Amino acid sequence: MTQQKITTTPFDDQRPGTSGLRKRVTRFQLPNYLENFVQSIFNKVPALTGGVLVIGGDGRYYNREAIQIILRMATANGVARCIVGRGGILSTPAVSHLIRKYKTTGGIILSASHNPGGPDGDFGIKFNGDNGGPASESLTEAIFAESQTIKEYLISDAGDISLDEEYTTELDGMPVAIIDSVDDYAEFMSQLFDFDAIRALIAKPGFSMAIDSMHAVTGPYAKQIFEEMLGAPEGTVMNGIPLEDFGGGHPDPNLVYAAELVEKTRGDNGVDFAAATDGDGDRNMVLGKNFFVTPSDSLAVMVANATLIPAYKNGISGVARSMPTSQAADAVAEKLGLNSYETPTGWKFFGLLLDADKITLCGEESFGTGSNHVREKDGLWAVLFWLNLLAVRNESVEEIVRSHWKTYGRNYYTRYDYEAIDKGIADQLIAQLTQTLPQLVGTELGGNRVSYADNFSYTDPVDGSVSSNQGLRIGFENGARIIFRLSGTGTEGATLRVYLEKIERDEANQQAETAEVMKPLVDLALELAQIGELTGRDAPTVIT
Ligand code: G16
Repeated sequence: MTQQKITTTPFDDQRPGTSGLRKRVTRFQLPNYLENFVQSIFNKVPALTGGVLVIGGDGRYYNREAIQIILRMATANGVARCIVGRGGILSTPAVSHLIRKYKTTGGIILSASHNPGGPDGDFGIKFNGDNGGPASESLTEAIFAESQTIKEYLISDAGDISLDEEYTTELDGMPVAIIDSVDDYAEFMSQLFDFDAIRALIAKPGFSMAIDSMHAVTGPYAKQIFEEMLGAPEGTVMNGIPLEDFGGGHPDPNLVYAAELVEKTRGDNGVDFAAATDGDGDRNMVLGKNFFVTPSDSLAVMVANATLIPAYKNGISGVARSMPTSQAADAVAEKLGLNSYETPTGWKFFGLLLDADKITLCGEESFGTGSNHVREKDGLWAVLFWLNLLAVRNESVEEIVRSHWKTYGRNYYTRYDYEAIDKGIADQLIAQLTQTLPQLVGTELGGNRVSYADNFSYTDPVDGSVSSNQGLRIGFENGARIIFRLSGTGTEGATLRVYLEKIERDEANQQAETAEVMKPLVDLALELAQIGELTGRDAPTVIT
């Protein structure tokens, strides 16, 4: 077996988005497409030569083929050793944990997260560095620049190796360890949370719960943790077998795509606790009986209650949220005297803050919460956090959230997504709106005075790097906000996201339905951005 030097030419669309490079499977299957991007990673991360690399993915279609290609390229590029999850399966937070636990040089994660899979679905790839977190923006830009001038890549002509047994083998002289995908992660979780208390909660007569793995990566993790280690009845984990096409579903844990789970929480016989996770296991949705916890509220509740959880019992340093995430966590940080930061969308922006211990917890409106235990958001960690909280406080999900609102105010929140709109039109909409922003400041809109209207720019407090053009913000004196930005994870046309927030501090007014409360703000947003006129859409694709 020998190392081959293959001549190639660049593809112009390999700039990573919010979270790595995501494209249709058919694009990744083009000759040299995956190889060019992987070689660009090796060229820009020289420490991988002689280093150790973790490789795993969410099990979607093309995962196995991609892993074999990456292994052949790793050995040809002089990687000293690879660690791969059995069957090619590793959740995104599990990769982050393995990088940190085994002090590897980094990891390659194969996932398009919550995007649909299958031969006509999406695929994705991203590189995480030795802190376990997604590559910084400067590194992803360097990898992209490399992909634009690439002329050759290195690959071994060795054959495929089996990924389905736990063993150590060699590929052209490079040791490859195929490890259990779940054990390290499950053991780690048992160190962070009070498993005895959670076990007692689950065993309580009358307590019921459901966990939806959406036929994605967390199935084996959830079964081992909830059913085997914590004693939940068999069947608690729904859709627990990872499938290459996620059973034809959209592995996105929200009220629309996890409707089967939501149904289980409804009515007098609804379960007391329910949660879903996404394609690669980093997102989560938490529900109580007849009750939905918004991701922004989930983060705020975690910050307020962190010291009740063993891992955070000595206190936390601070919290960060992405700009479009509601300000609910800020209110808690202020009251408790904690650091609080507003970052651009994308988990990569939390990394330096976590490394510098400026924050302990972080989260996003896009169904992501996490902490300094890894450098990715972590779906099952969030589920365990909530179960631990229920066990300690001995209250229902709804009681915990309502008492939180009473203390800190309720941040009503909704997001409108317009998917697959024409890219030119989306750019025009953002450009027009950007021009009108300066004139809005100080004016009254819908009965509220605009206190700021800008294009969000972030200066990282740790390394001073600046990230601009991160979304348009309109903030009102009463704390309400309207935010517009284009998604960086879609694979077709452009996705316009409109995020809306309104704060209600008076407990007497905290019972109203979100849609009703948000209607005036929604109407204002539609009018300001001329969404109907420009896109021709009379309704969003999804409301979360
Ligand atoms: C990724 C990022 C998140 C981001 C989300 C949505 O999540 O890791 O930080 O909030 O995309 O990004 P956008 O609004 O640009 O589509 P995931 O779960 O898709 O990896």
